[in-house]
Amino acid sequence: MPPRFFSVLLPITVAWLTGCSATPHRTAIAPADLLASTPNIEWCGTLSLPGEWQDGTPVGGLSGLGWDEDEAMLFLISDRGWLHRARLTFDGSGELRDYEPLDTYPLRGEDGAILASAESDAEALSLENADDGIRGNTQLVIGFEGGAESDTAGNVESNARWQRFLPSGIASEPTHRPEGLLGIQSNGGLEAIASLPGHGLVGGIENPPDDWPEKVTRLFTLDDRQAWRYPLAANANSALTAMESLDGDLLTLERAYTPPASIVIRLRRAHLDDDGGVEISELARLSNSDGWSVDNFEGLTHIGEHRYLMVSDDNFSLRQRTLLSCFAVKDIDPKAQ
Ligand SMILES: [Ca+2]
Repeated sequence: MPPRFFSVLLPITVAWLTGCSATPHRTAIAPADLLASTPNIEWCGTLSLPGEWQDGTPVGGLSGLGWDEDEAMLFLISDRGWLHRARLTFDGSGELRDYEPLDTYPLRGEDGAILASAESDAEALSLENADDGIRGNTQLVIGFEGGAESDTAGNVESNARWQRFLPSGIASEPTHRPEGLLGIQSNGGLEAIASLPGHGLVGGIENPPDDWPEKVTRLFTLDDRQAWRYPLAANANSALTAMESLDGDLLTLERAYTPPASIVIRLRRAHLDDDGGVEISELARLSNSDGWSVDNFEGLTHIGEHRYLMVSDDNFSLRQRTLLSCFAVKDIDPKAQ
């Protein structure tokens, strides 16, 4: 090819490789010295996922993660009702190196119909039977935020609920609307679900329910047997966006996002007391004003030992990124301080 053509094509090729690539690329959420400054958290790699794959499948609005140990597969849900499945590659030292998309399904009801957009706001994911040594028996427990809607008489009803699905995205049972969802705010509902030994499935409400104190939100077993008062961080806008199990306690993810500039992400350990109280110890505070390149993290899953992945919801905005970050919790004391 003549040099003249090279000079025209090279910038285009470089732009495609760096900016518009439909493949994940490795990045970091902070410079090395900042990554090394979190005594309770050890970082093990971050990938930035593209806005869409080469076949046009969109990747965005991700709000929940689930790692299936038996299938060596990652499930991701979006707040538009899509279920993505992917393989991950880690290197010999446990660093997250690559993400391979497998397929994408729309979530469907028991009748096989794709969920209507008003019903497809999937925000929380937890897997069942994903680490029992048996393949083919995974169930997905999905929480839907479901904005509050008024009927013709002016009564406010919420579409918040949870439901089990097959790995193909088809519902395997009817929906559940537990009392733990009473009083939730519009766009502030069931945002987190985790399976906790001794308690079963525990749900978390993103923002304080009606008539609750300003900085306290509700955790509850999805079968309504027990509930707790979870103290949110004092940050303005701090909201509970994801939970996972951590040695008998909960690992919680809180996000304080004030668009367009301020994001503070907190990783916290929550010990649930029998009397309905919650003891919190903070594991890490990641603020973009301190140099962290964090985004709108909303999903969390346990990938073995004390290792986890978290994912950010880019809100389908060109200003935001879908980040998949690996970390390990080093504070493994049996009780929160
Ligand atoms: Ca299994």
